[in-house]
Formats: sequence, structure tokens, C-alpha cells
Amino acid sequence: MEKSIDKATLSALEHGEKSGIRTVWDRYAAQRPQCGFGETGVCCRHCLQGPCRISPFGHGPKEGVCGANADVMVARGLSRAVAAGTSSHGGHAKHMAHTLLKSAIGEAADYPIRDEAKLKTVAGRIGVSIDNRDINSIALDVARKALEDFSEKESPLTWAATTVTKGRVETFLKFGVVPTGIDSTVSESMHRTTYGVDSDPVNILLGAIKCALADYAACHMATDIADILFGTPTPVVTRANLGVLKKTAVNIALHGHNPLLSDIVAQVSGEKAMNDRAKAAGASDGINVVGVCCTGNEIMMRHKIPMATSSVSQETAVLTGALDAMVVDYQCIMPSLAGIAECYHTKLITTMPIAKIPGAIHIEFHESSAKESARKIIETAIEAFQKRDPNRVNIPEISSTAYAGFSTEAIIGALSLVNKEDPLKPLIDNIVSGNIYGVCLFAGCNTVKVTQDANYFAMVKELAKNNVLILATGCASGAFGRHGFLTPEATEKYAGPGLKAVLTAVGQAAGLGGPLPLVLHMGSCVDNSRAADVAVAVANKLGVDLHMLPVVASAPEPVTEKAVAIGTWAVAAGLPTHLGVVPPVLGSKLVAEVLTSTVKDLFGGYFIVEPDPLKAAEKLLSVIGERRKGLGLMA
Ligand code: NFS
Ligand code: SF4
Repeated sequence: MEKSIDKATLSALEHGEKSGIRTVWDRYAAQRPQCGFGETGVCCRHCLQGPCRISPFGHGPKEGVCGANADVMVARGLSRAVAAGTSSHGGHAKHMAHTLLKSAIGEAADYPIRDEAKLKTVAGRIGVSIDNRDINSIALDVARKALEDFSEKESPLTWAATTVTKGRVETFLKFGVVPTGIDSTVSESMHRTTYGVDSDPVNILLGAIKCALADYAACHMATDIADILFGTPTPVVTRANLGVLKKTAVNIALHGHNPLLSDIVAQVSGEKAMNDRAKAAGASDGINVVGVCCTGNEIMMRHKIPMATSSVSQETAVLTGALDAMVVDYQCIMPSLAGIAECYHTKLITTMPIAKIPGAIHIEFHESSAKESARKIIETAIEAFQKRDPNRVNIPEISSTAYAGFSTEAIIGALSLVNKEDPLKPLIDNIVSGNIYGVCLFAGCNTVKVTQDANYFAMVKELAKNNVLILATGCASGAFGRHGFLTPEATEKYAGPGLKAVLTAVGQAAGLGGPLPLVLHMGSCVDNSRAADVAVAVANKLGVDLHMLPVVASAPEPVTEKAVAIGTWAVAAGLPTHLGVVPPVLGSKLVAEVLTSTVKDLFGGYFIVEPDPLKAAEKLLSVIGERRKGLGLMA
């Protein structure tokens, strides 16, 4: 199997191989064949009488030592993946909420409220009064309400209940899946899946859905507070792929998730004093900050910072030999980076007390002294630059233009240039007329199990040709960015006639002198909540619920437990959700059946598992067709 369809990635890998450096692809090869029990979800280590395993082919025992069968094992495994994903987004959101609180009480001078309008909108939505109050006291109340959402409350999660349709809330109540605390729901999931608690696979899966809805709330909260503290994104034009690294600059990659770190480093990297130091050290272009993975998306949208690489190819940034520092916070950071960095002059810098890596330098990041830590980080990179070996530098000269920053507000803003009184009307009219056949949100990662970007590439072309409006977040936007899909040129090249006409009309109205990009980059993975907001607005406007809309989601190359959590809430929200990799559920017919079919009767959404990208696109198109028929629209 090819490692990637991306030439820059392949070039960097080849360079690494010459130096005998092993990457994720080599480690994957060494792991193969992977364990069949694990792959199908039928092993359990939830107590010390285990490990227990059940053959997916029907040989040997049909139950573990305690009597748990394959259905229970698979459901418990999946539920714990959702809980882990939720705890990650929860940790991220809580970090933001604490910082907002510190900002409001004057203990985080480096984090002023940058978007007062967003603060007021969020406050209004969650029932915090804004009349005649100063900004900091509104912020304090919003932060307190956010923090209340983490422990068990009497009422549903504020960040879930106030952001979905009325119909969804009723559905969630009906099936008993309303979370009342983000952390408490994770804790409940761990409790019910431990030794001898929930042994009803369907009940366990309902618990997983409840937890996934807590994940949704956490994502939404993280996005809201990021906008309040750093500004709501508006469209920017920048570049993506390894070619954004510069021979003549101190190159610093920011990798991980939370903008609390990356936004400050991005701000400080623009300071004249810092750039003068870099120049004095011999870097004629000063400091060049680039992004990797989701935090890369955050700074791409807000600071036009280019995206070097993402997800499965993160190690290639180091293999260019031109990276002086890789700065990380948490999540999706391969521990292998430390060993690879050691083969070069590159410094790997960890910043969070919960995410240390042996071999890395640890510069701890505190809200109270954020800019100070950021300067220290940059100084470390400048020092490393002076040890860079020019003979080992190989920057693939490949990058694409990338338009980013299509927040919900930016999309509505662009539409309001077409219809000021009723911005959603042009979107809805075009869906009704069939110019826009449907909407597909691409999310999630790249996986070593699929040729990197191949599924994204094939699916987006097929869907766009059939006039499907494409939204993207997370490493999906990284993939599209690398291949030039985040551009108006891609619209000209790949969009069907109806879609092209709409994107052109809106692009012209927005003063672009051409169409909007083929794929609208909505941000990081927590920003999937932005896509949900657009869908909710459309549903409310049409007076229907989410499960009736011609809207689908796809994670064609998923990896993380966070992606499992997001996929699960997309299903609960009513979206048919495609996965391009088979999750570890095939050991239980019952669980596989519930996830791909039965759940539809409850929530309207369901999983479509299809590794073949063209077949996947076909399936999504036919689902969109069914939904259109359901609404009485031309199929
Ligand atoms: Ni999402 Fe983002 Fe990327 Fe996957 Fe990881 S960075 S939070 S999990 S790998 S898309
Ligand atoms: Fe085995 Fe049951 Fe223990 Fe799991 S919980 S390891 S199935 S005895």
C-alpha cells in the first residue's frame, strides 16, 4: 500500500529513510498482522481475572470468566472509547473555561476578551444577563456557567440544551440520554462499563450516546470560549503543506489542540524584538510559525498561519531537517517525535503538566505568565536554529493556497451579502431547487491504515461533482488544504454546475471576484460544533428537525477516540455518518446492527461503514436523495 498520495509527504519520508529514521508507517508494518480479537472488539481487560477473549469465528468459549459475552465486550469497548474522547474535549473545554474565569477576574492579563459581541451572544443564549453590565462581569458569569456544566447538575447541560433544536432535546429526553455533567457523564460511562455493572449491550450503547452528547457540549463550549478570547474567525488566505517551512527562518511548529498555547506563541512570534533576535542569529526571514493538526487549524483561521502538515504525517515536519522547534500541548502528539527530533537539531517542547514526553524539553505554560513562556519557547527555537545542519535540510517545495476561517458567523455574513434581511434564504432556496443537492461535513484524521488523503481526495471530487456543499474540520481540512481543495480554483475545476453557480454568486457578493472555495474550512475538531450550528439554524428556519435534513457527515480516515465520540454525537444529532475504517465492533453482530441500523429508528442518524471511497460517496449521495424525497424535494 502507498503511504500517501501527497508528494511533499512522500519526499520528506524518502529523505528520512535515507537517514535510517523509522516513522509511523514502519512501526505499523512491524505491528502487522494486528490482533484479530482486538480488531473485532472481543477482548476484555476490565478486571484482574482477565484478559478474556472470544473468537469472532465461533471457536472456543462464548463468554469471559465473569460471563460477559461478545456483545457486552464490544459495547463496553466502544463506550469507553467515547468516554475517553469526551474526556479529551472536556479537558480542553475546561481549560478554556478556567482561563476565561481568570481573565474576568484579572488574573490572566495575556487573555483579554477579544470578541465582546460573541461573549454577549453566548451569554444571551445561556441566560446570562448582559444589560448594563461590564464585560468582565458578563465573562465571569459565562465562565461560571461553563464550569457548572462539568459536574452533575439537576438540569441538562447548558451547552447542549441551548444549542440544538427543540426536537432533538425532546428526542434525547425520550430515550434517557440527556447528560447533566460533562465530567460526571464520563465518570458514569467508566462506572457502568467496569466489572459487573451494565451487562445489557443496548443499554451500554445508549450510555455511550449520552456521553457523546456531553462531548458535543464540550466541543461547543471550547469553540465559544476560543472565539470570545481570541476572536471569531473570518476568512483568510494562507498556505498548506511542508513547503511553508523556510530555509531562511527560524521554523517553529505548533502542534496539538488548545489555542491557549498556540495563539499566544503566534502573537509573540510577531514581536519585533523576537524577530530581531532571530535575524541576529542568522535567520534573515526572522521567525516562521507553522501549524500542525488542530491547533494549526486554530491559528490558521485567526492568524493566517500556514499549515505544515497534520495527523499521520506529523513526523515529516521534523524530517525536513528545517524545523527548529516543535511545540506541543496535548492530544494526537506521537511520542515518536522525541526520538526523531533527537536525530536532528530540532527541539521538541512539551508545555502541559499532563503531557510530558521523555526526551523533550518541558517549558510549562501558565495562564498567568503566558507570553513569558512563549518568549522562552521562541528563544529555545532560535538557539536550536544555530545548530541546524544545512546539509540535512530538505524542504519539499510544495504547498497550496488555502482559504480558511469559515466560522458559522462568517458563512452567515457572506450569505447576508446576498440577502440582508434573511441570510439563510439563499442557502435554503438553493437546497430546495437542487443547486445544492445536500451538505457533507468531512471530519477526523488520517490513518496509517489508509493511503494518506486517498479517501478524502476521491470522495470530495465525487460529491462536489454531484453538487454537494462540502464543509471540513480538523485534519480533514489539513488533507483538503494539501491538495488545493480549499480554493476557488477547485470550485471551478470540481464543482457541479449548480454548486458552482451558488458558490460563485456568494463569492461575488462577498467581493472575492470569483467563487467561494470548494471546501469551506470551518476549523478544528471542536469546531464541528460550528457545522452543527449551521445545520441547527437551517432546521429551525425550515421548521423541521435535524434528522430530516439532506446533511451527512464523513470521517473517511479516522483514528482517535475523539473521532469516535464526535461520530457518535453526529449520529445522535440525526446525521448519517460515514466511517472509512471499520471500528472494532465486528465481534458483535448485535452491536454492529444497532449502530448501522436500529439506532436510525431512535435518532434518525446511523453509521455507514464503507472503506471504498467511491462506494462511500455513492452511499452518501443516495442517503441525501432519500432525505430530499422525505422533505418533498426533487431527488
Ligand atoms: Ni481531531 Fe485534532 Fe487530527 Fe484527528 Fe487529531 S488533530 S481533534 S483527532 S488527528 S482530526
Ligand atoms: Fe474477563 Fe469479565 Fe474480567 Fe472482562 S470483566 S476481564 S470478561 S472476567
